[in-house]
Amino acid sequence: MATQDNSSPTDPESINATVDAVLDVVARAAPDIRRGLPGRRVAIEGENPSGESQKAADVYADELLCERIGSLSNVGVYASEEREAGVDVGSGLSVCVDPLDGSSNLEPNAAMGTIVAIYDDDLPASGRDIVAAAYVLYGATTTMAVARSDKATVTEYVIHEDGSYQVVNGELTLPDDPSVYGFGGRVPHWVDEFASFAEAVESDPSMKLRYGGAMIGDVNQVLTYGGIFAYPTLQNAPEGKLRVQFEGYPVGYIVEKAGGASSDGGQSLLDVEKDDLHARTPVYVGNEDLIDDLESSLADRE
Ligand code: P6P
Repeated sequence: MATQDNSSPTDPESINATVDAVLDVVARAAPDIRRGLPGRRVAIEGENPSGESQKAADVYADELLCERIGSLSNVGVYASEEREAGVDVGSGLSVCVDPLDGSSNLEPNAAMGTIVAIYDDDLPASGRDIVAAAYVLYGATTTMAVARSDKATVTEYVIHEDGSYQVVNGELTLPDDPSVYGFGGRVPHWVDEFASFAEAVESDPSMKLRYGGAMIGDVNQVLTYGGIFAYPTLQNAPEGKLRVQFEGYPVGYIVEKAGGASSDGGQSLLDVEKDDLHARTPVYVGNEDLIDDLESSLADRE
């Protein structure tokens, strides 16, 4: 599966120092990305490798992060949802970025995010090679959630306009009692077993619909209130929509580290194996009981 030889120092100290550096760059870049959004709401010619139209803001965020992350030592490859192949920037860890997740929310001024996954292997990496994952949420405030191999819990930061940031929650944990759900894809395209699962969730009086069209905003709802987010397998797209390396692995890692569970419908997202950098997977993340129920429902398909 390796695409190029960027063997990295695998000693934990070197990995953790590089993770620190990458996360610091991402946090300090967030206000610059946010300030660059108003003038870049327009669609531009061309598509990203997943065949989706690009906004000027996607390209702006991608170029800014590639330049800043790529200049760090012990980073070997910068890869992005906006680029066909990884960029060789030296030797060391592989960094995968979704520069502006949910950029279609820019025009309606709704939530968007930046997703980062750091792997101690060549790309496309395995989910078990992930050493850190983070997402920045551009909401009413700018926050960042971080899960990393040298820490047992998820840390949430608030990021200020000057790029400084501080811990607001050192142990972001999924609440035990779920109360929100968000399911993507068009309902007529849901497979019957998922539709039945969704109906059961929707009929639960303790559950409320929270779906905003940007995964990071929806996953942050789940991490805040407990529940489930799904971009499911679809009749017309069995692999769903979300990308393994850039969305599935990092979000699965964060939610599992926060005490929840992740699934592609039958296994942890971290065990999904794909040999294409832009491969997709169905994504289900949230409270363990809900994910268990989801997997039982989909097991009826087999
Ligand atoms: P739909 C944004 O484009 C994204 O990749 C995810 O952030 C989000 O969950 C999903 O697609 C939304 O897809 O089909 O609801 O527009």
